Amino acid sequence: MGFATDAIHIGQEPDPATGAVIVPIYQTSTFVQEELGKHKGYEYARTSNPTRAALERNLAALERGRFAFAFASGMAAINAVMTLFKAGDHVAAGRNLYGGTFRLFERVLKDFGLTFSYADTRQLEEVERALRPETRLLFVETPTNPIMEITDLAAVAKLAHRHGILLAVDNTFMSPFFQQPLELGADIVVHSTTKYLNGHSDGVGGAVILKDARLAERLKFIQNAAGAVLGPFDSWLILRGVKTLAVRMRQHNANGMAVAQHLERHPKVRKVYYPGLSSHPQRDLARKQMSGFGGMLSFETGSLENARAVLKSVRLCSLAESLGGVETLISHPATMTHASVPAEERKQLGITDGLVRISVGIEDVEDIMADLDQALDQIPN
Ligand code: P1T
Repeated sequence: MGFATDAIHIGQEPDPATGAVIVPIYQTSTFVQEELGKHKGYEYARTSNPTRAALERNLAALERGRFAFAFASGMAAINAVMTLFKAGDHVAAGRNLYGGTFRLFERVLKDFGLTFSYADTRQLEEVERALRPETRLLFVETPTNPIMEITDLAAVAKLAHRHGILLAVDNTFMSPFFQQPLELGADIVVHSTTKYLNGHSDGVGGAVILKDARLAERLKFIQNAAGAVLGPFDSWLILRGVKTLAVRMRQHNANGMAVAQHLERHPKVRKVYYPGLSSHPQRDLARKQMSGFGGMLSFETGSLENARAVLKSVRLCSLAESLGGVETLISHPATMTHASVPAEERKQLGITDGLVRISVGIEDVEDIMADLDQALDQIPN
């Protein structure tokens, strides 16, 4: 079946107990046992819950994996992946990660003996140089948050496997509608489901999807043992969101492209970062491994004062962290999402004080552009 059909149906068969067309919210912590060891497949809701299980089946199918595990947030999902490894292991990561991922690596996991180094994963030689005998994982985001750099997933998967290393990809920005890293050779996909998968900015969650049964068994053990599981109501919200993922992503993509082109023509905008623009240095690679460019873009206003003027003046666009919802959100990476990245590294990445990020929503695109125009007018000439 096609993607949209799978999104609506897989894991979402009518409820066997009642015939309910929509998977019910099984808001229960435990399940009765008829006698010792005899039950209907569920014992305790940290271990498994039918609403969460439905979501996990659905996400496994959409990412073309075999197993999925839902967590309480994107960060909980990434943390669970990291606990597949042990003290002394090394992780090579992309240099431009979501600030919270960098913070988890540098300020939590380092204290437990994992080591990290960062590479410009656009350059295969740089990735290879970052590898050490004790490297176990290569962790990348593509496109990156917020500079929209693209990593060639098929190429880094090959490289990782040649060295006996796993490849994990944070696919939050594209969603499985536009990019399927497991099909390109990745071993692990992580998501902040808070974003496009939920799509309505009304729940925080995360997921890990994989193909390998042994890895999945270990991750399932970790999910239950560490316990950062997604609750039934949040699982239900994502199931509901995923049903419209295909139509939403098409519109995010159309609006994203229109806003990116509009901003690129605007005299107050110095540079636009969007993989669908012909000015993006990796547009061909983006076209090859993604089936759309999505709704995320960033643009350079030239200074903190200019960025501040824009962010203070928007009316339709909301100044807020997060992304991937139906409404347009606008943010300032240097002081918001990427504040935990040291200033020197931010500068190297291009996360300047004048950089503004937009999660382009699916409102009428003329309204989004008009709002940005009136806000950009506040930048002095
Ligand atoms: O917020 P949470 O659900 O824990 O997900 C963390 C996360 C992981 N990976 C990527 C690529 C992300 O963008 C995020 C969260 N990002 C934001 C809150 C943001 O505004 O960029």
